[in-house]
Amino acid sequence: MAFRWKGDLKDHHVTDEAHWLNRRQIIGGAAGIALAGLAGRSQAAETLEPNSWEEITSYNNYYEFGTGKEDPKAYAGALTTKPWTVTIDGLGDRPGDYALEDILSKMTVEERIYRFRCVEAWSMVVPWNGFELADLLELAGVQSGAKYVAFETLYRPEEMRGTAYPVLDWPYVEGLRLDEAVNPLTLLATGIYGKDIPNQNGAPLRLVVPWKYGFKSIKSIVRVTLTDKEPPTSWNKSNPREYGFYSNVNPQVDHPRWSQATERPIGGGFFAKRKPTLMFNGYEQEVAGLCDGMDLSKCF
Ligand SMILES: Nc1nc2c(c(=O)[nH]1)N[C@H]1C(S)=C(S)[C@@H](COP(=O)(O)O)O[C@H]1N2
Ligand SMILES: [Mo]
Repeated sequence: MAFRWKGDLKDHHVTDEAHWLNRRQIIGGAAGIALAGLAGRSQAAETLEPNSWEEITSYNNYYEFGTGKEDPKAYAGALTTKPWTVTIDGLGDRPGDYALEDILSKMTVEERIYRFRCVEAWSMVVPWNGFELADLLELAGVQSGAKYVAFETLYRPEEMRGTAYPVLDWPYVEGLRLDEAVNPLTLLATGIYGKDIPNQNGAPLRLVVPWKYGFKSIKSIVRVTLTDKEPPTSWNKSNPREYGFYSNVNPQVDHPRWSQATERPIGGGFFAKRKPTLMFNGYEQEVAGLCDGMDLSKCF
């Protein structure tokens, strides 16, 4: 598994944005050396320019709080995130209701700077804090029959004004194949820029799958289920022609209503130049094996 650059992109001691930004040159430099060492095999190790805290937390998709990009910031404050319980069930050795703080006490939170590409063709770079989903699944004890992992978002209508509208079938659900779930890139995020993750970004625990379109990165997770069947996913249920289960970022497979060849980086202003979208969002080396033997037109 080509994942040798991971250590260059994490930092445990980051406390605030300014401090972090000062460190970015250093981290970027280390990543640059790692890239040279890999003889350019990975686009993931290039120096990434992260979006600002303001950009990351003001332009969101979280339909439980409304479909406008500003709605989550305006309305997600109503969400109670303490206490938080994650139910782990299905084909695992240690099913149960886990208090989030008990989970966190067993996890190593690191920093990961990832590209984030929405299927709507906008993109950001986000410095997440989180732990690998693989570590949570180890806690759960994956049984041999498990082939997929299903996720469910909290459904609490009294705090989620957007759920009064049937835009999606609530609760929001997502899923990954088990090998995708245990890929070292797959993160459960608890923070951004070293601060607690804001409600609008999916507090207190959200998935981040950087090589897939943003809708796979399900927010405010309350249930993780190990299963032997491909789980239903919200956008696929809502429009199966437009949104697949895999949803890997692929500039060569257009959305039926728009091109996926390029993307609009958030923060560059309305007239900012679009940039080319990278295969698997730039993480091809890390994840391409996950599509081996699959028709790439299906693995999307
Ligand atoms: N529960 C839930 N999770 C969700 C969504 C949502 O509406 N509800 N939107 C998805 C989409 S379409 C995107 S692009 C990302 C946006 O994450 P961000 O707001 O942190 O950028 O969250 C994803 N996770
Ligand atoms: Mo999205």
